Amino acid sequence: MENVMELEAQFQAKIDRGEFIEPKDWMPEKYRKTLIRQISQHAHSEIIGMQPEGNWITRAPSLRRKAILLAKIQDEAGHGLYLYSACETMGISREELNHQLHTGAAKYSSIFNYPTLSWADMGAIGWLVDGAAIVNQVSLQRTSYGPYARAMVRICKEESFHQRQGYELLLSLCRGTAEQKAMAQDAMNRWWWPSLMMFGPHDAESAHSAQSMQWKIKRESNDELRQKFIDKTVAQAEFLGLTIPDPDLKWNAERGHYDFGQIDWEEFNNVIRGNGPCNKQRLNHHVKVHEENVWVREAANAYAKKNAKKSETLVA
Ligand code: FAQ
Repeated sequence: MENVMELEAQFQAKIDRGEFIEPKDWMPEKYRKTLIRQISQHAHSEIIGMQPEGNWITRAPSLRRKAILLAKIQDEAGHGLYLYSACETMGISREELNHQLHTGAAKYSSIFNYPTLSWADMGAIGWLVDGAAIVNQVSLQRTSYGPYARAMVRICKEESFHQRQGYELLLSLCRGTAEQKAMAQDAMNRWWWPSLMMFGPHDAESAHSAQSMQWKIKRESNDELRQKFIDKTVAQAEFLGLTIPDPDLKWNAERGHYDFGQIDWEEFNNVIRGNGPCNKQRLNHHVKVHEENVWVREAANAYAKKNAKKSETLVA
């Protein structure tokens, strides 16, 4: 018992010195579980997040837009794979992670349970959803678990491209016809509040924050990151000529931040409990594709086994 307390004290001291925890280091079981929960939720979000955009590949208005959208969605798949790999270093299999997603034991970001109704939604997702993801992920580059922090460095670079492509798409629509501008405003109206919900509940309501901050899994709180996102996004909306759908949004010189209106937490809780507009559709699609593509996993495994045998013979 004493030994565990000593190990825990050494573990916390290492974190307090700002050193990374690596896969083979001793760690409390709760730290491991918290990271599996957060990294897997993050990985599932990247993969489920391909669906709302994938919906628009065939309807992109030009070859240029189609190529950009395809590249972006492929990047999201790559992010999911880095994150699943980081998660597997904690001793959990990919199979178990998928099982947790399919049975509802693991969540994914609330934002991907909203429908993509128009082409402008591709711009709003890039600008607002990737924009919110970056604010959160820049902070996670300094998270205490080494493999997660290193995955974030590359992911942030790619998300930055995603955010710019979304902004450029919306800028084209805002400089186009009145109808195109209205389409951009409609997308802004639908995606603004769900983007703010991506940062999670208020700090006072956040079940995991206190422990995750102590372990430096989280370096900034849900509310701090949400405020950062709002503060940097308002001027970008003004440049586009779009109105943020919040009558209470205004600069507070005393705080040096924007004040903003109430988030609809009932809607948020409803979505994370599985009752958002697209939860069932997103999960059913993932289960269906996972089952249909069992032959791909079998073929990849057979190929890997064959190659391993070949290199064994070569070594012998
Ligand atoms: N959606 O105590 P907290 C992307 C849950 S970016 C669903 O505050 P925590 C890129 C939370 O899990 C999106 N559930 O939790 C992309 C917990 O439930 P649990 C993904 C949420 O972990 C762009 C409960 O509420 N990014 O995919 C949400 O300390 C475009 C209590 O909450 C990440 O995952 C939510 N929004 O803080 C891809 C970033 N918020 O698990 C494609 C990494 C909270 O006990 C296209 N994650 N919950 O059942 C994090 O930074 C944290 O996990 C937070 C939540 C900040 C999301």
